[in-house]
Amino acid sequence: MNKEQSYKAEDIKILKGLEGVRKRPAMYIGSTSVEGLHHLVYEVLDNSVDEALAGFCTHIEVRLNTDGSCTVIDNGRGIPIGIHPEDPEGRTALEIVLTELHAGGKFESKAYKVSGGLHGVGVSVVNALSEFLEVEVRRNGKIVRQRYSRGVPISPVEEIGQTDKTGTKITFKPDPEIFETTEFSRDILLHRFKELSYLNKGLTIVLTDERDGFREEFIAEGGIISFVEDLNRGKRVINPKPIYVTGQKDGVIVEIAIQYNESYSEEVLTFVNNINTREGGTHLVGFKSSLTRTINSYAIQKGLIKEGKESLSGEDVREGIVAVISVKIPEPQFEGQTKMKLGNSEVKGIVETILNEGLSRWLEENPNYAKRIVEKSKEAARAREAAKKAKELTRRKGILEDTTLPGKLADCTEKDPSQAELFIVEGDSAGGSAKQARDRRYQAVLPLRGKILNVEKARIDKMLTSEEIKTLITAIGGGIGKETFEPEQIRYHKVILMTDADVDGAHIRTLLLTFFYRQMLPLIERGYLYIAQPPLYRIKRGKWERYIQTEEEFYKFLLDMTEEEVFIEVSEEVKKELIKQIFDYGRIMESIEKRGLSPSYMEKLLISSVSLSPLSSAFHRDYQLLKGIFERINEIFRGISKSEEFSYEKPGDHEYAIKIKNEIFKSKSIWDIYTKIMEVVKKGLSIQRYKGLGEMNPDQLWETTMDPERRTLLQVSVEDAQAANEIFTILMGDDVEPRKEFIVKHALEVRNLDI
Ligand code: 0RA
Repeated sequence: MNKEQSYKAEDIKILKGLEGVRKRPAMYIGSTSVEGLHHLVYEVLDNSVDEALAGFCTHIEVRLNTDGSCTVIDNGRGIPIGIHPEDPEGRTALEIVLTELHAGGKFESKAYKVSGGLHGVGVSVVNALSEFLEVEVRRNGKIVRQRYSRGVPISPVEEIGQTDKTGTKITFKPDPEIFETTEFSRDILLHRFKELSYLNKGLTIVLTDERDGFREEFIAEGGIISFVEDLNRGKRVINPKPIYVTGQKDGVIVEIAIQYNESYSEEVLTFVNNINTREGGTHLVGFKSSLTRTINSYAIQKGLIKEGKESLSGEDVREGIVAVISVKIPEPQFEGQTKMKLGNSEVKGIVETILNEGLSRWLEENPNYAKRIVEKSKEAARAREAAKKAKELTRRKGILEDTTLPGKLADCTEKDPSQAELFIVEGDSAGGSAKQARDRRYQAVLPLRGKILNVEKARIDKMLTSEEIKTLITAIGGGIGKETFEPEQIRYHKVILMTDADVDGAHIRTLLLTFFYRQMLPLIERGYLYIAQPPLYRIKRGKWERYIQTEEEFYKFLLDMTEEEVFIEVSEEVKKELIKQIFDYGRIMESIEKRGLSPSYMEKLLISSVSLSPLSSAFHRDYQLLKGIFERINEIFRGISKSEEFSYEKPGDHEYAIKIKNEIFKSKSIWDIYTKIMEVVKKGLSIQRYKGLGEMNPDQLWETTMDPERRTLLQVSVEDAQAANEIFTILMGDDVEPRKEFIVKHALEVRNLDI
């Protein structure tokens, strides 16, 4: 690392305070359970490991202290202790690094940072979530120290001695106000420390547990070679010395170790900047394709297999493999639901190039082991071929026996109804995605052309003539009818309705629920009918991502965000109430705007208290609601401007003022204030609203809606279905009066469904 790259105090960008971290800790460290607790240790440790990656640190010690605190000591460069020249308060870089969120500064992306990786939020987050934290830095010949409580400095940066060493020592005690548990688990930590020592050849990591005197030291002189040997411990290996390939291209460092054993399993661990990429990614793709290609071309070239029909598949060449892939990238992109999948597309080619080269050379230099690996792959190929033939036979038999299952249905392989699921999906495009997304072993998909059902506003008997409803009946397998339905014959014990989150989707859902209620009641009674909960919104901020399922939840989310961003000198309760009122006001205004009335016009009427005559009766209720809110908001603001503590310039008459993200905004219109709040709060967020299931790709659909591990399903009760039946009757029935009433009563709900 040269001079320019080295960190200067003024490089630190001061961003934001840490109140937000304490309010929403999960957003920064994942959770406040055990996992989040240990995350604090990793967060500090990652910074020390970054120093090791940059070549400045060789030794890290972690101590679990008897008072419940944890100490991390490293011999890196030490956090810079100079005064930050642009800081108005003249604070040191040290204090800023410990108290400002994302004070990473310009040294970001200059090295292969772990701390910029997975959660990578910085030591300031650890500070904010600690009852106390003490940092001690050795740098520039000095030892300095500072103490904090819940992120706030409680002592100056003091010089407490002199030294010729460098390094950082951080002691922190997780805040019991934040964490569900504050007791560190040694085993969880040991696992990660061991992994880290393998991934950083020659780095020593020591854990001492002062609670019982335990001590363990990790150092892997062989790096990932030792890692692979360790994973193979106790197994019969083919190549006694792991294949080791390393190289660097376009700033990406690649290290791969491979050792085959005699088993039939496959264990490939992948890491990016020391983070375990459990979901794989481009590095793994590059690895697999290179392994398959290189072994095949070697085998062909040596006459071990014939080109073409004898070629070995990826699975064949990976039978019995144990491998560790470790790449270091300046700016990793993490994808996938758990952010454990590498996205950088350039990495695939880089890994391929490096492995092609290194592996070919190894095969040439180790012909005996190479031959055994090829032989093992050939056996795997033969076994695969035999299994496929057997499967085809049984499948053909199945087709002859059961000709009734319809073409549109993508059935699952599972035949045990208690294990099988059927997704009824609105629309062919979403149906296609669902087919791709599903786990075909136990998930069947039946797309229904919602439009047709909906346009027909079908009567139940008419529904029965629809091809797709016939398909549905055949798929479920128990027939239909009050007397005739046979619940024992049901082929899936989870029948899941998956419709769009809009009016059409709601219609189709009502229709289907009614159908099930009238024709397959026992299916509901047994609890086999479910409604999927696809997300309505996806919100992203940097690496953080969240799916939201309802308008209500989205509204609540924005409200929470606003509470964080708005500063106003009133008690926390009054502020909460004020924001809530402004939100309600804004939402009603948005709703009238959608129905063709301008919010500014409505606001004029409210301000001048003009009677309702200029308004049509359609807006009567809105006016009433708004009036109440309007008066309450004015009352609160009057209270604020009377207050002594009102520190920024007082607003003029009939003017509202609010401070959002350090910016004061004044206006005579609450609607203006509301839109400004929305603008500021949404800034920096990427908000995607899914209009339909079709807008999600198969991966997203799987992650959010279909994966049993992550989805939420609503089980339909008989009462639910009954209600749907009533709605159905009203909507489709011949009686005009109840239909009108219903539409008026539910108009707002329907509006909210389809924004
Ligand atoms: C900011 C800048 C530099 C290093 C660090 C922070 C740093 C943080 C921690 C946390 C634990 N141990 C740490 N070691 C270093 C770069 C310093 C330079 O360029 O000299």
